[in-house]
Amino acid sequence: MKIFYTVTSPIARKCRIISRELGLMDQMEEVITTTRSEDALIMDHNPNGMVPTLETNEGFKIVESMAICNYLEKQSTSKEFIPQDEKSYWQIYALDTIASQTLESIVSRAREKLYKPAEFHFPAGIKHEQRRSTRTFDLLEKQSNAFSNTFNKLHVTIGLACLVLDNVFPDEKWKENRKNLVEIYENFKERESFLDTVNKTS
Ligand SMILES: N[C@@H](CCC(=O)N[C@@H](CS)C(=O)NCC(=O)O)C(=O)O
Repeated sequence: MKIFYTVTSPIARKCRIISRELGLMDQMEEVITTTRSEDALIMDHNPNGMVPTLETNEGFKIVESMAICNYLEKQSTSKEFIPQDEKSYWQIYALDTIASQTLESIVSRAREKLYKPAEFHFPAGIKHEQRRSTRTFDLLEKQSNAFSNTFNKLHVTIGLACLVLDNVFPDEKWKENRKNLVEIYENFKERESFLDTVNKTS
């Protein structure tokens, strides 16, 4: 398998971290690309020009991080990372779908802040996105007893969302009253899969 990623994409990093947690790295080639230019390598593999993009051994191209993670789970024999009983599996799956929408919103807000000239920032739109993550973080904190003693894809999504907030929006007080999420974030940053995917080129 091959995964195409950019060194700055937290969403691609999610798939790279999960590949490691699932014990798939001996079957995975990681290929760095850029995006947003016609001559970028990714254009030959995904006409949408987005990462992550996974190429299977048969040459199929799978895009969308959640679809890629589903594919990766099917390739793995790991029993630790994937909740084994049906109810917990879907409980984590459901929460991860919510957390993933929030991660995408935070990533897109970060991209605007970092790369769009200030005169194009739209304060009402930014507020709307901030409220989205506030509501999700409240929900996750409230339900965290259901998952705080485990480690699975939900923790990766939460960890990356916290990381982008911490790095790009240090003034947003997302840690207040979120003791359990902060603990998940701190534990996440110590994992080998996290450390092994730190952007070493910057
Ligand atoms: N829904 C997609 C979002 C992926 C995404 O936003 N990728 C960004 C990098 S973080 C990208 O490839 N941007 C390039 C572009 O917009 O042209 C997923 O979950 O995989």
